[in-house]
Amino acid sequence: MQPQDRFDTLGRLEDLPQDYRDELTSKNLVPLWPSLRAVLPPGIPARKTQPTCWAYDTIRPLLIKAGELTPIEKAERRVLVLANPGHGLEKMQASAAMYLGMQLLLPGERAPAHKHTPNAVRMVVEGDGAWTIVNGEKCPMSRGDLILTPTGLWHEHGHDGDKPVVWLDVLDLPLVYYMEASYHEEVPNQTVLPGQGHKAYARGGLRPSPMFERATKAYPMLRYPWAQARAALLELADDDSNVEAVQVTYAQPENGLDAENILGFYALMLRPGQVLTLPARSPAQVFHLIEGSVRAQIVDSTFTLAEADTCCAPGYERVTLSNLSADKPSFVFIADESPLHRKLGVFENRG
Ligand code: 1HN
Repeated sequence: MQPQDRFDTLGRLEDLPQDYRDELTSKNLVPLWPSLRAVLPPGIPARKTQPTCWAYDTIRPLLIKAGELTPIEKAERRVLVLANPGHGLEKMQASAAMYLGMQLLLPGERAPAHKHTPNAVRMVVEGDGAWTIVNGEKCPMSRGDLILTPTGLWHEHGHDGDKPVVWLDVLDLPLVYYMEASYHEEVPNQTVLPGQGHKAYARGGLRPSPMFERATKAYPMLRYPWAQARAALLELADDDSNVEAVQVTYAQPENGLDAENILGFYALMLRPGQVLTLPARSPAQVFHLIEGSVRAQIVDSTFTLAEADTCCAPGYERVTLSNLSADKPSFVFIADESPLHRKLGVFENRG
């Protein structure tokens, strides 16, 4: 068959006699051709993920109100989900594979221990004195810290400070749920064990080697202190003024691979006044402003991000980030679906 012989318009469902359609339905059968173009559109995938921005100024009072309305015992995790309207709010998705939520823990509260199949991370947004225990490792939570709770690891949260603590949860829940692989188990509260990955792996390029063996933990580092990531970005920028994207990847320190299996996590520094266009790559992305002031241009939307604001971008689109400060760097936390796309073999960079 020659390319010009390709069929332009395919038959519709309505073209088929009703009794034939009814018979197919009764036998659990569906004709492919009326839906073929919808599931396999030409050139670029259909994406439900809409550019969406959630301002922290909007979320915070509603989260504090949730603290008054719902005691922690009635919530287990007191979270307002950042839901992308393109997916339908009830789906609780930011993108195809990413879930985002803002979680509030009040002084003295505890969120009981559990483990589950979806992978999670927390990016601390506000407050001091909270902690998360992950498989026995007590991780203090300070603003900008990234804390991993990967699949199957026990975790619980507590708060010894005197002001509310808020963090951003990023999970691959939509994907794991879609795969019919999402479940949790309650476990007893944990005993804190000695040893903290963020201390053992505090210097890049130096790994602990007890008796010259390699550590065998799948997730040897669970807390990535913001002070270290920020310092690394400033040194990277200072080291070579030609580096356009001053960015670090949160990595598993024993093998250098992505910190978690499904979602990727990065910190980006925009130099004062810098305008950076990120290439159109297949994975969807989430941007959360840790420090500074940034404009994000995503398809037809322009968002001005203040500190603690969060926005998302569909895959296959360029994103332009502009640092609105002429004399200070801005720092952005990014989460994306790259590890998943690479493992599935669908990763693309269209430039
Ligand atoms: C979860 O376990 C936490 O442990 C937060 O803090 C948000 C959203 C969906 C499923 C599990 C947490 C979550 C979650």
